[in-house]
Formats: sequence, C-alpha cells, structure tokens
Amino acid sequence: MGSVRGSETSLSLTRKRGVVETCLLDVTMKIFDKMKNLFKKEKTEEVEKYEKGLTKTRENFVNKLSLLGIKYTKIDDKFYEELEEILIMADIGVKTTSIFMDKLKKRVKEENITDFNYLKEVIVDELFLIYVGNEQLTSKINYNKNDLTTILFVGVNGVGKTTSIAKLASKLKSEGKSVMLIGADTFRAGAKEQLNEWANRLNAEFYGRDDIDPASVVYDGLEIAKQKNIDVVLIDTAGRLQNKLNLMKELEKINKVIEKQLERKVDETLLVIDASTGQNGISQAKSFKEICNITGIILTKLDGTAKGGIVLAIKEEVNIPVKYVGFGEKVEDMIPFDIESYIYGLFKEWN
Ligand SMILES: Nc1nc2c(ncn2[C@@H]2O[C@H](COP(=O)(O)OP(=O)(O)OP(=O)(O)O)[C@@H](O)[C@H]2O)c(=O)[nH]1
Ligand SMILES: [Mg+2]
Repeated sequence: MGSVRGSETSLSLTRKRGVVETCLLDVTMKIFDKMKNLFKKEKTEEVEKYEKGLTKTRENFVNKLSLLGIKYTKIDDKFYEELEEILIMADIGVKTTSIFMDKLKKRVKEENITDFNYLKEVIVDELFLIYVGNEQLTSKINYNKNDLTTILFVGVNGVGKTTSIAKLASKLKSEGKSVMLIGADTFRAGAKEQLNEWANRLNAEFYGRDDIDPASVVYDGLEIAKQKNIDVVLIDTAGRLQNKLNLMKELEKINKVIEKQLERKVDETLLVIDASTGQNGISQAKSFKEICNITGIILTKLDGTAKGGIVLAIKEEVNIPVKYVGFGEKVEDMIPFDIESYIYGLFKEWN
C-alpha cells in the first residue's frame, strides 16, 4: 500500500443542496469512500435516479476498470495505456484524459503507490477534482426574485430542448411559480404545436405564432407575460447551428428584445446537449459559446448512453456548469446536476 498522507481533516465534504465544498489541502482524500458511506446513509430519490440513469456508462466503464485491476499486477506503462484508452472510450475526452493521466502518474510516483485498491481511490479522487477544481461551479439556476425571470434554451436539432423546457416548467409549477412557454422556434414545422401541447398538459401559459422573425414573437410573448405577472418565461428556439451567422443574428436579436423589454439581460441561456453524441456535444458547446453567452448546460439522454464521462470533458474543455441532467423522457426525469451523486452513480459498483 502506498503511503497515505491525508487524514480525515484534509477533506471537508459537505452536501449542501448539490454544492460541494472541498478543502483542497492535501492530495489524499478518499472522496469515493466518503461518498459511498454518505449515500448509504441518506440515499435520496435523486441519488437513485443517478444510479439508475448512469447504469450504461457504469457497466461499460466500471467493468473495464475492474478487468484492468485483474489483468495487471503492476502499475506500469501498459497499464497506463489501457487505462487511458478506457477513459477516452467513456468520452472523458482526449485532452481531459491526458491532463488526468499526468496527474495520476505524478501521484503514483510521489506517493509510491503500488496497491490497486488505493489506486482506485486516487483515480476517483482525481476525476472528481477535474470537475470541482479550484472553483465552485454552481448548478443553481439564476432566478430573479422580484421580477420576471427569462430563460433561453438553445441547442442543435433534436437534443431535447423542448422536452427540457417542459421538464423545468413542471418543476417550477410544482414549486408554485407561474410559468409561460414562448415558442420562438418558428423554423421547424410543428415546433410551436409541440410546445403548446406541453403548456396545456402542465397548465402553463403559452405564447407562439407563425412568424419569420422569432424575436418579434419573444417581444409579444414577454409583453403578455408582464401583463399576467408571470414568474418565469422559458423560451424555445430553433436548433440551427448549420448556419452559424444566421443563428448568431437571431439569438442576438432575441437577447436585444429581452433587454429592451425588461431593462436587463436574459437571466439564463441554457445550452442543451445530447450526451449520446459524445465529443460532438463538446464541439457544439464550443460553437455556441462563440455565438452567445451560455450560462449553463442541460445534458440530456444520459439514460441511453455509455458516454457519461462527457460531464468531465465539458468541465475541462468548455468550463460551463452543467445545471441539469436528463435521464429519460418523462417530466420527472430531469434533475439538478450534482457532481457527488454523479461520481457515485458512475463508480458505485467498483469494488
Ligand atoms: N431517453 C431520453 N430521451 C430524451 C431525453 N430528453 C429528450 N428526449 C427525447 O428526445 C427527443 C427529442 O426531444 P425534443 O425536446 O423534441 O428535442 P428538441 O431539441 O426540441 O428538437 P428540435 O425542436 O427538433 O430541435 C424526444 O423524443 C424526447 O422525448 C432524455 O433525457 N432521455
Ligand atoms: Mg424543439
């Protein structure tokens, strides 16, 4: 067993509604152990959703990692090579994996780690630290307490924008907030009707009409929302990244309209990414980051994919907080992102 330099006091891991507080004083933290114990004691419905939703990723990832521990008796170059490949396959990303591998090798050397069980702890610690790093990425949505909150949803075709709007609307309604959905996807046939149907089902307000200019739809929608004293407006947009310039202009115009109507900027611009597209999702995030100010990411369809490692690539390569994760098609299948539950869901069977 390698030398264990840390102690209980080296880590203050507190769960405060998804906020991770880590005290990065020492390198050996045993975060994974602590998480397992914590979740065994207080397993909430949300943690169970993470467990279930990440099954595919976990099965793929953890099985391979377990085999690695059986195959190798020594931590050598071959072992590292294979580990690197597993991480890249889980869509953690080449860049992120490379940074991780360097850190891991350094720790193995410095701490003279030879024991595989201990190495496992170090691997989970270091993956966790990729996300947490030195800063706190908050998963909270920026709601405006005294005025109308506006949230813009962007993302390419079919990633789950409209469904995510419905999921968030459902959550807000259950908290007693009044919600309006605005259909500013005036491009795709049937988009407006789809959103309207969700609004009816969720008992939310809806505004939408056929118009070539989505910004003017937003303008009129906001006008009504103000009159009706709506708390939160969720705006659906068309997913056309193919024509970047057009989309940029369109989003710029929508943003201007919001600013003009409310005399302040949009509260959130959430980029929706389909996790099953893996590294493609990362490039989408990079492109959208260039054309508008993305304040958060909603990562959908994690239930159907083994590419759950994408969360870490998002942090390292895009550095925009993941605010919600989608584990299914139903309204209750979207939950606030929590890195501890996520890591737990990824590794819980890695014994
Ligand atoms: N399994 C699973 N399916 C999802 C999830 N989120 C959305 N979907 C499904 O993905 C499909 C596309 O979702 P939409 O919400 O219509 O996607 P969109 O981005 O609005 O699509 P466009 O308006 O065409 O650009 C639908 O069948 C959804 O039910 C998720 O988290 N898990
Ligand atoms: Mg849509």
